[in-house]
Amino acid sequence: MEISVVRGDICAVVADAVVTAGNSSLVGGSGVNGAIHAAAGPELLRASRALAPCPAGSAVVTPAFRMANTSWVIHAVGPVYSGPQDEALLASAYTESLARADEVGARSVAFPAISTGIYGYPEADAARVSVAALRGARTSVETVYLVAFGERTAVLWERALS
Ligand code: AR6
Repeated sequence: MEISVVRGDICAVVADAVVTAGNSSLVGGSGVNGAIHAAAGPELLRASRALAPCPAGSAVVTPAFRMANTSWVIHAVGPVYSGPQDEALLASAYTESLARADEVGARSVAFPAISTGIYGYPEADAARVSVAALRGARTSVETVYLVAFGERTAVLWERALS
């Protein structure tokens, strides 16, 4: 699997699937989830809500509806950070997303930095955990884009990859 860091808005990335950092009720929200729901249109909320609840560490997949650059939205739920013991749940959010990508035949997947916004996961730890989880996964996904919304996220991911 090839993993690269991309800077900017995940809605602009061309990939078979994009991952959103959701909540267990799978209702829209702010942050990257708000941006993806705005781009995909109201059908996304109806489709995702029907698959709730989705506990932390798991992921579900829906069509991407009105998004032009992707076919699928994978709704991953990371942990609300409470301490280093949340590492397994964060890793699982990444590997479960790859499992959903495999189910729909997506070969390229764009990820945001799950849990590092509103959910408060320390960014450097999250970068390390996400890269280790992706590298350790058994998957048919060939290309992963780590989409960094800020420069600090990009630098931390590049460091974790090197
Ligand atoms: N493209 C890529 N990354 C983005 C974008 C974007 N358009 N917008 C924000 N980010 P967050 P969480 C980055 O808070 O911590 C929502 O309300 C952001 O800078 O979106 O998992 C959900 O509904 C940060 O690095 O997700 C949940 O309730 C990263 O995406 C809750 O927030 C994740 O920040 C999930 O919180």
